[in-house]
Amino acid sequence: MTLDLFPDHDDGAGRREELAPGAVVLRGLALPQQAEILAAVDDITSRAPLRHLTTPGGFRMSVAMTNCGARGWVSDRRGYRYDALDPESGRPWPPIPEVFLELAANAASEAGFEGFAPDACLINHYEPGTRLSLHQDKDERDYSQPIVSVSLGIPAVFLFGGLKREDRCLRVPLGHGDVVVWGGPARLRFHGVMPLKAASHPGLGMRRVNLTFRKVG
Ligand code: MD6
Ligand code: FE
Repeated sequence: MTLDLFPDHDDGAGRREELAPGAVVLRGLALPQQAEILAAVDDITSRAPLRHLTTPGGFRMSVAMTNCGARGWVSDRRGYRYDALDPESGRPWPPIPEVFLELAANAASEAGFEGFAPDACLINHYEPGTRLSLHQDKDERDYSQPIVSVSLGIPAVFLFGGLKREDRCLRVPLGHGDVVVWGGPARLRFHGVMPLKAASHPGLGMRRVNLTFRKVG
Protein backbone atom coordinates (compact mmCIF):
# COMPACT_ATOMS: atom_id res chain seq x y z
CA MET A 1 0.00 0.00 0.00
CA THR A 2 1.37 3.41 -0.89
CA LEU A 3 0.34 6.59 0.80
CA ASP A 4 -0.64 9.23 -1.73
CA LEU A 5 -0.71 12.52 0.13
CA PHE A 6 -1.25 14.68 -2.92
CA PRO A 7 -3.42 12.63 -5.28
CA ASP A 8 -4.54 15.66 -7.27
CA HIS A 9 -1.12 17.25 -7.56
CA ASP A 10 0.04 17.11 -11.15
CA ASP A 11 1.92 20.09 -12.51
CA GLY A 12 2.99 18.27 -15.66
CA ALA A 13 6.04 16.85 -13.90
CA GLY A 14 4.17 13.75 -12.72
CA ARG A 15 2.12 12.83 -9.68
CA ARG A 16 4.07 12.87 -6.43
CA GLU A 17 3.79 10.20 -3.74
CA GLU A 18 5.71 10.57 -0.49
CA LEU A 19 6.91 7.17 0.78
CA ALA A 20 8.68 8.51 3.87
CA PRO A 21 10.64 11.62 4.84
CA GLY A 22 13.30 11.91 2.09
CA ALA A 23 11.73 9.38 -0.29
CA VAL A 24 9.29 10.27 -3.06
CA VAL A 25 7.86 8.60 -6.17
CA LEU A 26 7.38 10.88 -9.18
CA ARG A 27 4.91 9.00 -11.38
CA GLY A 28 5.64 9.12 -15.09
CA LEU A 29 8.38 11.74 -14.81
CA ALA A 30 10.58 9.95 -17.39
CA LEU A 31 7.82 9.45 -20.00
CA PRO A 32 8.55 12.54 -22.13
CA GLN A 33 12.17 11.38 -22.71
CA GLN A 34 11.48 7.64 -22.96
CA ALA A 35 12.51 7.17 -26.62
CA GLU A 36 15.78 9.06 -26.13
CA ILE A 37 16.49 7.17 -22.90
CA LEU A 38 15.89 3.75 -24.46
CA ALA A 39 18.11 4.60 -27.45
CA ALA A 40 20.85 5.65 -25.02
CA VAL A 41 20.47 2.40 -23.04
CA ASP A 42 20.91 0.41 -26.29
CA ASP A 43 24.03 2.39 -27.13
CA ILE A 44 25.53 1.85 -23.65
CA THR A 45 24.76 -1.90 -23.59
CA SER A 46 26.36 -2.30 -27.04
CA ARG A 47 29.61 -0.87 -25.61
CA ALA A 48 29.42 -2.27 -22.06
CA PRO A 49 27.23 -5.41 -22.30
CA LEU A 50 24.83 -6.45 -19.55
CA ARG A 51 26.30 -9.22 -17.39
CA HIS A 52 25.37 -11.27 -14.31
CA LEU A 53 27.78 -10.32 -11.53
CA THR A 54 28.86 -12.67 -8.75
CA THR A 55 28.17 -11.73 -5.13
CA PRO A 56 31.04 -11.85 -2.60
CA GLY A 57 29.38 -15.05 -1.33
CA GLY A 58 29.72 -16.66 -4.75
CA PHE A 59 26.13 -16.41 -6.03
CA ARG A 60 25.26 -15.31 -9.57
CA MET A 61 22.94 -12.28 -9.42
CA SER A 62 19.66 -12.79 -11.29
CA VAL A 63 19.64 -9.10 -12.28
CA ALA A 64 21.92 -8.39 -15.27
CA MET A 65 23.90 -5.15 -14.86
CA THR A 66 26.10 -2.62 -16.59
CA ASN A 67 27.07 1.01 -15.93
CA CYS A 68 27.76 4.37 -17.44
CA GLY A 69 29.61 7.26 -15.81
CA ALA A 70 33.00 7.90 -14.23
CA ARG A 71 32.29 5.18 -11.67
CA GLY A 72 30.57 1.82 -12.18
CA TRP A 73 29.21 -0.49 -9.47
CA VAL A 74 30.72 -3.98 -9.63
CA SER A 75 30.65 -7.10 -7.48
CA ASP A 76 32.84 -10.20 -7.43
CA ARG A 77 34.37 -12.61 -4.90
CA ARG A 78 36.46 -9.70 -3.53
CA GLY A 79 33.41 -7.61 -2.61
CA TYR A 80 31.22 -4.74 -3.83
CA ARG A 81 32.87 -1.55 -5.07
CA TYR A 82 32.86 1.27 -7.61
CA ASP A 83 35.41 0.99 -10.41
CA ALA A 84 36.33 3.48 -13.15
CA LEU A 85 36.96 0.59 -15.58
CA ASP A 86 34.64 -2.10 -16.89
CA PRO A 87 36.33 -5.29 -15.63
CA GLU A 88 35.12 -7.18 -18.75
CA SER A 89 36.81 -4.87 -21.26
CA GLY A 90 39.38 -3.00 -19.15
CA ARG A 91 38.03 0.26 -20.63
CA PRO A 92 36.24 3.17 -18.94
CA TRP A 93 32.44 2.89 -18.75
CA PRO A 94 30.56 4.91 -21.41
CA PRO A 95 29.79 8.47 -20.26
CA ILE A 96 26.40 9.33 -18.75
CA PRO A 97 24.26 10.71 -21.62
CA GLU A 98 23.03 14.30 -21.30
CA VAL A 99 19.36 13.17 -21.31
CA PHE A 100 20.08 11.00 -18.22
CA LEU A 101 21.85 13.84 -16.38
CA GLU A 102 18.99 16.26 -17.05
CA LEU A 103 16.35 13.77 -15.89
CA ALA A 104 18.29 12.87 -12.74
CA ALA A 105 18.90 16.50 -11.77
CA ASN A 106 15.29 17.44 -12.52
CA ALA A 107 13.93 14.54 -10.44
CA ALA A 108 16.23 15.32 -7.51
CA SER A 109 15.21 18.97 -7.65
CA GLU A 110 11.48 18.00 -7.65
CA ALA A 111 12.22 16.06 -4.46
CA GLY A 112 14.04 18.99 -2.83
CA PHE A 113 17.66 18.05 -3.59
CA GLU A 114 19.14 20.85 -5.69
CA GLY A 115 22.29 20.52 -7.79
CA PHE A 116 22.39 16.72 -8.05
CA ALA A 117 25.30 15.80 -10.37
CA PRO A 118 25.65 12.00 -10.47
CA ASP A 119 28.95 10.38 -11.45
CA ALA A 120 27.58 6.81 -11.54
CA CYS A 121 24.59 5.26 -13.30
CA LEU A 122 23.91 1.57 -12.70
CA ILE A 123 21.72 -0.08 -15.32
CA ASN A 124 19.74 -3.08 -14.00
CA HIS A 125 17.98 -5.48 -16.34
CA TYR A 126 15.16 -7.74 -15.09
CA GLU A 127 13.16 -10.51 -16.71
CA PRO A 128 10.13 -12.32 -15.25
CA GLY A 129 11.28 -14.20 -12.13
CA THR A 130 14.24 -11.88 -11.50
CA ARG A 131 14.45 -10.35 -8.02
CA LEU A 132 16.75 -8.12 -6.01
CA SER A 133 17.12 -9.10 -2.38
CA LEU A 134 16.80 -6.62 0.48
CA HIS A 135 19.87 -4.38 0.75
CA GLN A 136 21.13 -0.94 1.73
CA ASP A 137 23.00 1.31 -0.73
CA LYS A 138 26.11 2.08 1.27
CA ASP A 139 29.08 1.71 -1.07
CA GLU A 140 29.10 5.47 -1.75
CA ARG A 141 31.29 7.95 0.14
CA ASP A 142 28.78 10.75 0.41
CA TYR A 143 25.36 9.97 1.94
CA SER A 144 24.32 13.64 1.72
CA GLN A 145 23.50 13.07 -1.97
CA PRO A 146 20.24 11.32 -2.92
CA ILE A 147 19.77 8.37 -5.26
CA VAL A 148 17.53 8.74 -8.29
CA SER A 149 15.97 5.55 -9.68
CA VAL A 150 14.16 5.38 -13.05
CA SER A 151 11.90 2.43 -13.93
CA LEU A 152 11.20 1.40 -17.54
CA GLY A 153 9.35 -1.54 -19.06
CA ILE A 154 7.26 -4.12 -17.23
CA PRO A 155 6.04 -3.34 -13.70
CA ALA A 156 7.81 -4.34 -10.49
CA VAL A 157 6.95 -4.27 -6.81
CA PHE A 158 9.58 -2.31 -4.94
CA LEU A 159 10.09 -3.26 -1.29
CA PHE A 160 10.75 -0.21 0.83
CA GLY A 161 11.83 -1.03 4.38
CA GLY A 162 13.35 0.76 7.34
CA LEU A 163 16.83 1.30 8.70
CA LYS A 164 16.95 -2.24 10.12
CA ARG A 165 16.71 -5.35 7.94
CA GLU A 166 13.85 -6.76 10.02
CA ASP A 167 11.70 -3.59 9.75
CA ARG A 168 8.53 -4.21 7.80
CA CYS A 169 8.42 -3.18 4.15
CA LEU A 170 6.00 -1.11 2.11
CA ARG A 171 5.22 -2.66 -1.28
CA VAL A 172 5.42 0.05 -3.92
CA PRO A 173 4.34 -0.77 -7.48
CA LEU A 174 6.68 0.89 -10.01
CA GLY A 175 5.76 1.19 -13.67
CA HIS A 176 7.22 2.49 -16.92
CA GLY A 177 8.45 6.06 -16.49
CA ASP A 178 8.20 6.22 -12.70
CA VAL A 179 11.11 7.83 -10.85
CA VAL A 180 11.98 7.31 -7.18
CA VAL A 181 14.15 9.83 -5.34
CA TRP A 182 15.64 8.74 -2.09
CA GLY A 183 17.86 10.75 0.20
CA GLY A 184 18.30 12.54 3.52
CA PRO A 185 16.78 10.50 6.36
CA ALA A 186 15.74 7.72 3.89
CA ARG A 187 19.19 7.30 2.30
CA LEU A 188 20.10 4.11 4.19
CA ARG A 189 16.73 2.37 4.24
CA PHE A 190 16.66 -1.29 3.26
CA HIS A 191 14.95 -2.01 -0.06
CA GLY A 192 14.63 -4.64 -2.77
CA VAL A 193 12.56 -5.81 -5.73
CA MET A 194 10.07 -8.72 -5.58
CA PRO A 195 10.35 -11.42 -8.26
CA LEU A 196 8.93 -9.91 -11.44
CA LYS A 197 5.64 -11.27 -12.76
CA ALA A 198 5.44 -12.24 -16.44
CA ALA A 199 4.21 -9.27 -18.45
CA SER A 200 4.99 -7.54 -21.72
CA HIS A 201 5.63 -3.88 -22.41
CA PRO A 202 4.98 -2.42 -25.90
CA GLY A 203 8.49 -0.95 -26.24
CA LEU A 204 10.61 -3.29 -24.12
CA GLY A 205 8.91 -6.68 -24.31
CA MET A 206 9.26 -8.92 -21.25
CA ARG A 207 11.90 -6.75 -19.61
CA ARG A 208 12.31 -4.14 -16.91
CA VAL A 209 15.20 -1.70 -17.05
CA ASN A 210 16.09 0.35 -13.96
CA LEU A 211 18.59 3.20 -13.95
CA THR A 212 20.00 4.23 -10.56
CA PHE A 213 21.98 7.45 -10.38
CA ARG A 214 24.41 8.16 -7.59
CA LYS A 215 27.09 10.59 -6.58
CA VAL A 216 29.89 8.29 -5.46
CA GLY A 217 32.36 11.15 -4.91
C1 MD6 B 1 15.57 -1.43 -8.86
N1 MD6 B 1 16.75 -0.26 -7.18
O1 MD6 B 1 14.59 -0.71 -8.70
C2 MD6 B 1 16.67 -1.48 -7.85
N2 MD6 B 1 18.38 1.59 -4.63
O2 MD6 B 1 15.70 -2.16 -9.83
C3 MD6 B 1 17.52 -0.03 -6.11
O3 MD6 B 1 18.23 -0.88 -5.61
C4 MD6 B 1 17.46 1.30 -5.52
O4 MD6 B 1 15.53 1.94 -6.75
C5 MD6 B 1 18.36 2.78 -4.01
C6 MD6 B 1 17.42 3.72 -4.29
C7 MD6 B 1 16.46 3.45 -5.21
C8 MD6 B 1 16.46 2.22 -5.85
FE1 FE C 1 19.52 -0.21 -4.05
